[in-house]
Amino acid sequence: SISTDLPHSTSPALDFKVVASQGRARSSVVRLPHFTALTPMFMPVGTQGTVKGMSKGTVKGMTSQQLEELDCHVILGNTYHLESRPGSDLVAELGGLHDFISWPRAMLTDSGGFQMVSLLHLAEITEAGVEFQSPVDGARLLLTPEQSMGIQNRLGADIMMALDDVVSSVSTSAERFEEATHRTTRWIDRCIAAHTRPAEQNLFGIIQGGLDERLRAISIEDLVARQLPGYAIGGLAGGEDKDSFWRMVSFCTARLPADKPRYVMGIGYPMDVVICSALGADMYDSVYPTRTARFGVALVPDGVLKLKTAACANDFRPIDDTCSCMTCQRYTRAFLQGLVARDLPFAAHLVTYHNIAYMQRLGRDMRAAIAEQRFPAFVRGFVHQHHPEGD
Ligand code: PRF
Ligand code: ZN
Repeated sequence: SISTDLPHSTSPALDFKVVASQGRARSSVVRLPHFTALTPMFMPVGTQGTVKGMSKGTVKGMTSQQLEELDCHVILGNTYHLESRPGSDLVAELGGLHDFISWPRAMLTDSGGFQMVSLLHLAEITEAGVEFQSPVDGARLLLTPEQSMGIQNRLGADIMMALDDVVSSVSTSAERFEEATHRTTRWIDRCIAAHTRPAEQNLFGIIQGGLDERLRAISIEDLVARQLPGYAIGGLAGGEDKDSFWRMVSFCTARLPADKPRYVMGIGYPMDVVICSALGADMYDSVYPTRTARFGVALVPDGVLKLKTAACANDFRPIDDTCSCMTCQRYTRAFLQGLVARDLPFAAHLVTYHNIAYMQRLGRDMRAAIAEQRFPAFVRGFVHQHHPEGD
C-alpha cells in the first residue's frame, strides 16, 4: 500500500522509512551518515582483499567513480583484510575508510569472523571469540567481539556488523546450533558495550539458528529486544537446499520488526534477491556477481551468458541489448570472448562492470515495481524469463 502509516523508525545514525509496500515486499529509504540509500538494494564488495584467495569476488579494478556511476549506494569493506593491511589504526589516522578508499557514499563492514571461518578453514570458535591462524605469518590470532567493534569503529563504516557465531547450515549437530544461537546473543551484548560511536555508526545484529525455527525465533527475540537500528539474517547461503533457505528467510522476515532494515547476508543470485525481496527483505551482499564475472560469466535477463563459449566469437551483439552500461554500449560479445579466452584482466573488469550494473538495475526495477503496485507481475515475469519452460 502507499499510505502515510508505512513503517518508519529513527535511530541516532539511521532513519528508515518504508515508502511503498505490496504484499510483504517493501521499498524503503535508508538515511545513513554518508548517503541516503534506497531498497531493495544489492551491495557489492568494494574493497580489494589483500590475502591470497580472499580477494576473489571483490570489484577488482573498479574505481570509486565507476561504482558511483553504477549507482551503488552502499559498498562493503573487508574488515579483516583492511586490518591486516594497512591496519585500522592507519585508516583511522587517515580519516577513516571513506577517505582511505575515496568513497563518499555509504559503507558497510562485516565483523570479520565469518570470513575467517568460511574462507580460511582454520578458525576455531570459543566463548572468547574467533581464533584463527594468520594467513600472513601463521600466528594464532583471536578476534573478540570487542576487537571487531574496535576495528570497525576505527574504519568508520555507516553500518557495522556484530561478531556472530556462524556455523554451516549443513553438516553440524543440533547442539552446535543451540550453542551458536545463544553465543551470538551473548556476543551482541559485548558488541553493544564495546561500540564507541553509536551516534555515527550503526551496529546491526545478525540472526542465527541454522534451519531450526525454534532457534531462529529465540535469536530474533533476543536481538530485537536490544533495539538495534537494523537486523541481518545470517547463517544461510551456505549450501542448504533452496526450499529450506526460502522457508528460513520467510520465517525471519515475518518476525523481524517492520520498521527496521532487513539484510540477508551472502545473497547474490538474482533469483534469490528477487524472492527474498518478495518475502520482505531489503538488503543483500555477495561476491557472486563479481566473482562469476572473473570467469567470463555475465548476468543477463534470462540467466547467465558464458562468454567463454565459442558461439560468442562471432556474435557482434552486446552482452545484453537492454542494458545501458558502458560495457554494453561499447563492446561486443565477440570482443569480450577474445579477452576472456586469453584470461586478460580487462575482460574481468568489463564483465564485472556489467554485472554490477545488472544488480543495480534489478534493485531499481524492483523499487519501481513496488512503488507502482505491480511487483507480483514483475516477479512472475522475472521467474518466467529465467525458466521459460516451466512455471
Ligand atoms: N554472518 C556474518 N557474515 C556473513 C554471514 C553470516 O552469517 C553470511 C551468510 N552465511 C554471509 N556473510 N557475519
Ligand atoms: Zn551491461
